[in-house]
Amino acid sequence: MCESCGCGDPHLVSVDVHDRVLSENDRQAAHNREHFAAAGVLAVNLMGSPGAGKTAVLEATARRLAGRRKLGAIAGDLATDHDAARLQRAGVPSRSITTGNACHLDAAMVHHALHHMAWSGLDILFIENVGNLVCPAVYDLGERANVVALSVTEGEDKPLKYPVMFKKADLVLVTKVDLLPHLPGVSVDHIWDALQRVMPEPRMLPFSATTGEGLDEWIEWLQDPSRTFRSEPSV
Ligand SMILES: Nc1nc2c(ncn2[C@@H]2O[C@H](COP(=O)(O)OP(=O)(O)OP(=O)(O)O)[C@@H](O)[C@H]2O)c(=O)[nH]1
Ligand SMILES: [Zn+2]
Ligand SMILES: [Zn+2]
Ligand SMILES: [Zn+2]
Repeated sequence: MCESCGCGDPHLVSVDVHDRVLSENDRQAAHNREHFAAAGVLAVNLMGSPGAGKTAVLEATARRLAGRRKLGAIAGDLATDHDAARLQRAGVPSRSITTGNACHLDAAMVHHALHHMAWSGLDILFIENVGNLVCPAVYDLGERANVVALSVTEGEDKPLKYPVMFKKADLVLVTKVDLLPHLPGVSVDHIWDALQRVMPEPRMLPFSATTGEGLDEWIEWLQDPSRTFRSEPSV
């Protein structure tokens, strides 16, 4: 349970306090955004459930872009620095934010991390959020783009159950598609239908860190996160 957001429970954190926290966060996020814009760094907020494959996406991205783009990462985690260590091993200079009992990153935590890492020469700064489909959606970090990793094992209805996060997403990576042959009940078509119902501009990319499916399109998208795919993602 999170002390600052109370995870949306007005009995734990009053609406007034929650609104004040969010407006302070927005101010800090605007400040972070100015930093990123001034340095020409593309900041990407990568969100998704625990275990959706967020770090695996970044490891695959690092392998593909090694020597071509300067990548860095901030990885938020409740209790460990495992993800930052994994990314560091994949060649991505990374800083861990251990949030304790906070189930999301906020803009002040990101700003603090920026003071402890060399980030201004990067092309892309990935911010891997705490694994959670709820609170990270309401905390602006100053990012340019929001990406949600949704794995095929989570259930096709997740966009409908957690619409706030998917509404905010610029792109949804449907991860672990290499597992589909073992999941006869799961259809990427159904995930796409659900996304179309909640995302203002639905964009989905089937992805597998294991086989590399979707990696080329993802790398292309990172060159210009405002672009739409040339055609509807093949599902
Ligand atoms: N089959 C398959 N497994 C994957 C893929 N991507 C990740 N996994 C597995 O899924 C598990 C979780 O992957 P992570 O990358 O740690 O997921 P995460 O979203 O970063 O997890 P947290 O940061 O703990 O929320 C690991 O056991 C990975 O090996 C994939 O493309 N295919
Ligand atoms: Zn500053
Ligand atoms: Zn991770
Ligand atoms: Zn929270």
